[in-house]
Amino acid sequence: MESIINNEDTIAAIASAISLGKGGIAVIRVSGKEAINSCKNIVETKSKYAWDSHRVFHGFIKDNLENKLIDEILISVMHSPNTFTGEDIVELHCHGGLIVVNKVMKTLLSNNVGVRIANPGEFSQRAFLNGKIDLTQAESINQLINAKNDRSAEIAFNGVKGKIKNKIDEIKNDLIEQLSEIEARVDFDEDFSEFNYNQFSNNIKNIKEKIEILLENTKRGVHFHNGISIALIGKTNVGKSSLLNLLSKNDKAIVTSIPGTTRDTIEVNLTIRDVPIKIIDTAGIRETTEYIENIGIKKSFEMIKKSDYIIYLYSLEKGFNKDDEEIINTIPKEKLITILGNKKDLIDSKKIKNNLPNITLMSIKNNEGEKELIEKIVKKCGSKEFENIDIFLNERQISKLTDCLKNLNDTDPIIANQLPFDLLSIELRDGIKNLSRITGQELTEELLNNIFSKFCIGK
Ligand SMILES: Nc1nc2c(ncn2[C@@H]2O[C@H](COP(=O)(O)OP(=O)(O)O)[C@@H](O)[C@H]2O)c(=O)[nH]1
Ligand SMILES: [Mg+2]
Repeated sequence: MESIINNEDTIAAIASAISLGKGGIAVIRVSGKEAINSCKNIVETKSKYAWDSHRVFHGFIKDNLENKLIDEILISVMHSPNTFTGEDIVELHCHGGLIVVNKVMKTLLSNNVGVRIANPGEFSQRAFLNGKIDLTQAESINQLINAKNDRSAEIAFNGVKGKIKNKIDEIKNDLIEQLSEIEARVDFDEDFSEFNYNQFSNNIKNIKEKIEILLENTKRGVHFHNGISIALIGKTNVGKSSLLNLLSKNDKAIVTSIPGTTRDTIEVNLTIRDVPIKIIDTAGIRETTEYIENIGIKKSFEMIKKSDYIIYLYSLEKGFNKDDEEIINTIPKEKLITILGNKKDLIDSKKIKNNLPNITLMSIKNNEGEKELIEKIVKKCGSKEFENIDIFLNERQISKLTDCLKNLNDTDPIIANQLPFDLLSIELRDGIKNLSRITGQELTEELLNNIFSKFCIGK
């Protein structure tokens, strides 16, 4: 594909995730014509493998201005074209931590003319422009990096491997086959037997079905990205924040015996038995004149409306009373996973009046009853819903696929009224064009910049 964006420059960026003072190793990635030369300038090495392609060798980074070594590193060199970007790539594996990495980066940039810091997504953009990956694979890389749960990462990786591209290409080939039939008739109609509108209509219907299934799966797949939301609702001090911490195996929320501790909503993304779930801890509901707490309580009621499901907690020690009943009445029945009676450890088990429907008894503090609760969550959220979903389209891809579906719907009246083939040809051509926009064979510079600017730097 002819490049529509200038990629003459050699670019560099920190490609590893940086965590202040924590990462043992950081990777600086350099890509472009001058990648190897520019690194040769600042690397001292005695390795016999130095600068061979697809080998790792040992060396030091040298600051030429101050004439001193600043880090000990491993270097990997990859010669074009068998690299991620398709260009020459050098990766400098230096020590982690902001100070060292930035120093190496600065040395690289200041010692060499022509190496500049990469823009967000620029490596992926080059990989795309050099035909290493298509647009859907590039977008899936970004999705993979930003995945919030295991399942979402798995599905994003399918996109990286080319599953979206293959599916779109398959639909496109179906359409091209139909178009060829039509185009041949536009030019040499006399040579063909009578056109079978019925057969053609059926073929288009089958293609439409493929698209509709893909769009339907994607709608369900949105949950993968965001997780099915479950709000923890109840009065103050019943154990909502403790439950969030128990489920996420993390002390994310502050737990104290002081009522009104949680004032804002706190969200945690997790995967429970393959189901991506977002647990939302809320402010306990009670009468209060405290200004900030009241804002939190208002948010709790909004969460009842906004979240997919709800677990309602109360304290067995305090008992289930009228206030609980009033709050529960605001929850749509189909949203309620369970009423959770907590603090079982504080009362005599014989005294538990188990007359509420759909109740789960727990001692969150002693980690009792978690298994039963998880069964109920999984049963309600249903892993079944997520079977057979192996790819996830983003908004841009959905919009183009919907445009293609519109083109195909527009063939209905043409077929019904047996109008001239040219009109069918126009719709099919547009449909194919819309599919090509998904994979990136049809694109503008603006679209390209827009897509890759959403990436992080170094990718
Ligand atoms: N005895 C007992 N105490 C609990 C249990 N769960 C939570 N607590 C305590 O109840 C208090 C309030 O808990 P918290 O999770 O902050 O409740 P929230 O206000 O609903 O978020 C804290 O002191 C917890 O340690 C439990 O199962 N048994
Ligand atoms: Mg709380």
